[in-house]
Amino acid sequence: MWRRLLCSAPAAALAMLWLGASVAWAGMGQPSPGEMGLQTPASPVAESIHSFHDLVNAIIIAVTVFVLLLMLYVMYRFNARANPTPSKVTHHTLLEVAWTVIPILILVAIAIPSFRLLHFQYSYPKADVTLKATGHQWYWEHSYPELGLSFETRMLDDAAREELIAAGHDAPRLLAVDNEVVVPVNKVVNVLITAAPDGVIHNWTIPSFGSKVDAVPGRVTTTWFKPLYEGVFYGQCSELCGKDHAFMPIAVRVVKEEIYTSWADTMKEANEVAKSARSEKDKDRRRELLQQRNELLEKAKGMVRQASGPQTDVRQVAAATPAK
Ligand SMILES: [Cu+2]
Repeated sequence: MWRRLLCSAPAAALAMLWLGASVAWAGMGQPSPGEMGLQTPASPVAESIHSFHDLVNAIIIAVTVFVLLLMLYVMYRFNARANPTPSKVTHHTLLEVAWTVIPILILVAIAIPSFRLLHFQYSYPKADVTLKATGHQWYWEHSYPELGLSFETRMLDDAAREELIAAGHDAPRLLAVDNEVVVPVNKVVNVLITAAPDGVIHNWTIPSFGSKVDAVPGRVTTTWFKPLYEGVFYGQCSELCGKDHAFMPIAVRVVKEEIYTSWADTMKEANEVAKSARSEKDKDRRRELLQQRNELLEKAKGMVRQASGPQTDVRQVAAATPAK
């Protein structure tokens, strides 16, 4: 923590000087206008990524400033007018050792936290929830293997977004989806990621969770996150996958555990109804069952949206206290 403060303070001060105070800092869960820097972290891995980013940034600034000052000094002190008879020295052992050893030390100082972060990202603590994400051209399919749940996630068009916004919900353009992933707050979520066997490579990304993993056909890759805040966290496919690459967002809604449980129960109920609708011979009865399933799905969505409340500004969530 102290290191983060120490490193980010000068960097932030410099950035403010250069760009003026009008620039907004990044929001949590989605980008904000005039954003600078990474999206606010909402998971332990994302927080570590930010600390590491700040450390490397501070080193870069220090090296750049040092080289700049050195060049200015040389230009001033050793130009033809100030120094008419140049020195004939071609070797300086101590100097050569120093400019070899110091960069090595800098690289080691970067390598140690870098490997520590890499190890943390691949540590996979015991999962409380397992989620499977499958990339298709061009939408995501999300399933909860433990719950026997599966649904498709597609981007909302403008009309559907408008409807949600009118109802007091947040629905950012190119990010809002019809079926959000729902997870409990402060629980470890393991994500198994793959792509349709006849498809192409996609990438499952949620910047605020520090999760960004390729979805490769025929392979399972993994990431994990532990959301520290409630709210909605958006991401997009981050591997060029074809014409609708820009239109396959991901939305993860983080809610309290009891709300997650009732959401899962309602979704399971909807699944059961859908199953019986499939085996139903009578047309009218089948229509009735499908209607019932749709109502249950809407109920599940309403339940989690209600729990999160209207979320017009994600920075309000960022200001909220982290969950225990
Ligand atoms: Cu994609």
